[in-house]
Amino acid sequence: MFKSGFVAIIGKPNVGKSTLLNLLIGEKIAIVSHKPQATRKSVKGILNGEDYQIIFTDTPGAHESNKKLNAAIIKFIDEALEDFDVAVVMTDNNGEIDEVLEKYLEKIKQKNKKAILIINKIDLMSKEEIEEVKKRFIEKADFADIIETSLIQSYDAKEKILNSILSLLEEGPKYYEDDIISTETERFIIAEIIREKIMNSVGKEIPYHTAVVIDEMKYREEKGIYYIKANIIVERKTHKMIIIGKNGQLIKKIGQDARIDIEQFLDSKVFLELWVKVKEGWTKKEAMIKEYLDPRF
Ligand SMILES: Nc1nc2c(ncn2[C@@H]2O[C@H](COP(=O)(O)OP(=O)(O)OP(=O)(O)O)[C@@H](O)[C@H]2O)c(=O)[nH]1
Ligand SMILES: [Mg+2]
Repeated sequence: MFKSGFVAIIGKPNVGKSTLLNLLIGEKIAIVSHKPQATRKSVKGILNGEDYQIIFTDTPGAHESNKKLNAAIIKFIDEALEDFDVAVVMTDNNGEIDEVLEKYLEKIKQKNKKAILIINKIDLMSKEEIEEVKKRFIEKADFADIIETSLIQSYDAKEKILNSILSLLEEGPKYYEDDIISTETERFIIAEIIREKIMNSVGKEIPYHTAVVIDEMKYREEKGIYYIKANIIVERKTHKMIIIGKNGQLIKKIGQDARIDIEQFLDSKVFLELWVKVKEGWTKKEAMIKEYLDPRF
C-alpha cells in the first residue's frame, strides 16, 4: 500500500520546527536561528520513501502581535491548517501554551484530525520538567502519540518521528515527482539563507525589520559559476550602517557565510553580491510586506 499525506508542523516560536523539517528532508531548506520568529512564511518539504510520500509544511512560530508584518506572518499558520492530514505540534523546554497556540489546538480538534506531540530539547530538561510539559499539553488536546526527543542530540529522532507519522497516514497518491524536495523556488531558499546569516550575526531588533530579495541570478556557463545579486531591505539608514559594519566588515562576513551555504545548496561555485537598500517603514506597508514575505520572482 502506498501512503501519502500533508503534515503541518506548528508550535510556538523557537521550539525547533524548522530544525525538524530539515532533519526529515535531509537538506537544509528552512532557516534556523537561536532567535525566535525566524520563519516568516510556510516552507514546504517533500519526503519520498519507497512506499510513501509526505508533504511537510513548516510554519512560522505562533505568536500574537498587533504589528502589520506579524499579522501577515501568522496568516501562514491558518493557511497550513486549512488542509492537512496530520498535525505535528511541537514544544520545547519552555512548554508554553498561550491563547494563540490554544486556538490552533482547537482548530485541529474541530477538524477531527490526528495530532502528534513532540517535546523537543529534552537535552535541556529534567524528567520532572518533561512530565510537567506533557501534562500541560494533554489537558488541552488529544494526541495519537507523544515523542520526547532532542533533535540535535537523539540519534533516533528522525526515525521515531517518521514512524509515528507514517502510522497515522492513510493510503494515498503520489502528489509530486520523486526528485522534488521542496515547492519553494531556488531564489526563495537562497534569500532565506542570506536572511539566516543576518539573523544570526546582527543584534537586537534589526533582523525583524530586514528582508532579502534576489535581484539577479545567472549561471555563467563558461566559468561554471552562479552570479547572484541580492538586496537586503532595511527600514532605516541606521540599520543599513549597522548591517554594513565598520569598513564593511559585517556585510562581508554575512556574504561569506551565506555563499558557503548557497554553494552547497546549488552544488556549484557562487559569486554573491549584496546590496543594502533602505525602504522607509516597509514593515508597516501592506504592499511591500507582501512583496518581501512571499516574493514571486
Ligand atoms: N538545545 C537544543 N536546541 C535545539 C534543539 N532543536 C533545535 N534547537 C535550537 O533551537 C533554535 C530554534 O530552532 P528553529 O528550528 O529555528 O525553531 P523554529 O521553531 O523553527 O523557530 P521559528 O521559526 O522562530 O518559529 C535553534 O537555535 C536550534 O538550533 C534541541 O533538541 N536542543
Ligand atoms: Mg522556523
